[in-house]
Amino acid sequence: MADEYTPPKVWTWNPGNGGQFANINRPTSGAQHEAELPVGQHPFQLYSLGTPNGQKVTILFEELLEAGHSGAEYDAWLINIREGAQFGSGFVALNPNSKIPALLDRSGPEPIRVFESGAIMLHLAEKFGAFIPTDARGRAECLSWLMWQMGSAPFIGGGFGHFYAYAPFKIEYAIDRYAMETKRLFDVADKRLAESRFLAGGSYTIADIAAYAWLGVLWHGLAYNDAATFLSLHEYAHVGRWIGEIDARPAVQRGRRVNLAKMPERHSMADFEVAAEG
Ligand SMILES: N[C@@H](CCC(=O)N[C@@H](CS)C(=O)NCC(=O)O)C(=O)O
Repeated sequence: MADEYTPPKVWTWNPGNGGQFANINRPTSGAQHEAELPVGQHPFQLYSLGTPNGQKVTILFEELLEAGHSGAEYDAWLINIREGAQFGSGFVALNPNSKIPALLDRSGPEPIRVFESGAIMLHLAEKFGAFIPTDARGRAECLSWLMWQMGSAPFIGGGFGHFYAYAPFKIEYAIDRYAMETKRLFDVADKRLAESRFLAGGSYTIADIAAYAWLGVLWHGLAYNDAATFLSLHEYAHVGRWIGEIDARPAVQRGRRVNLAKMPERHSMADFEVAAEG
């Protein structure tokens, strides 16, 4: 058990207390250095990294291209968050929250910035009229599952992943709390996928892409020291069926490989993961 800690009346920042991310974690926002972002030829400029949040967007771009939306060509620029590239002035101008992914849509008369993976996915799905249902019920279901994923990812990444794999010492209470929540989220998806082929119904949507990026990487044992075993993820058979179907999509296979800091055969989130909130 960790030593007892009594919080002081007013919290103050101890820069040494950021664990393995001490060099980049700060209690403040904003640019920390001047750095312009590169700009390529294509209508979309994506500044990102191959973490689950980054893969959501590259999988969607690859799906759009695969579906024949040639206007979805993009330049993928790697933002190395371990080196603090998310605090460069150019990146912060696109995303004041300093987290990948960030998008600059240059397809129209004026460039449009978009940050937060869910907002980027919605922006692209609406722009191309793809991977989002058009009927009111289907669209509501799709947005509900997309927001469910966006709201729950921090409990998996910043909660379970952080305390199970990255915290400088193991705290049983924290690991129990977030393992329970992560398993509960898998169970939510499992029950939904028992009754429905995809999250929003019969068709594959941005909600599936978003949820797959996180549930898939855990399911395959690619995250957090093979947490698949620790969390007994094989129990969620309907999630496994759905992951298998999405794994087989060529665009998904391509999208998962974009912007990896390294390209090992079996990459691990530890290759590039930082204090991801989700
Ligand atoms: N809610 C955000 C979360 C993005 C996020 O947490 N990105 C992580 C990598 S997966 C990051 O850039 N972390 C850098 C940092 O915390 O400094 C989204 O979905 O876009």
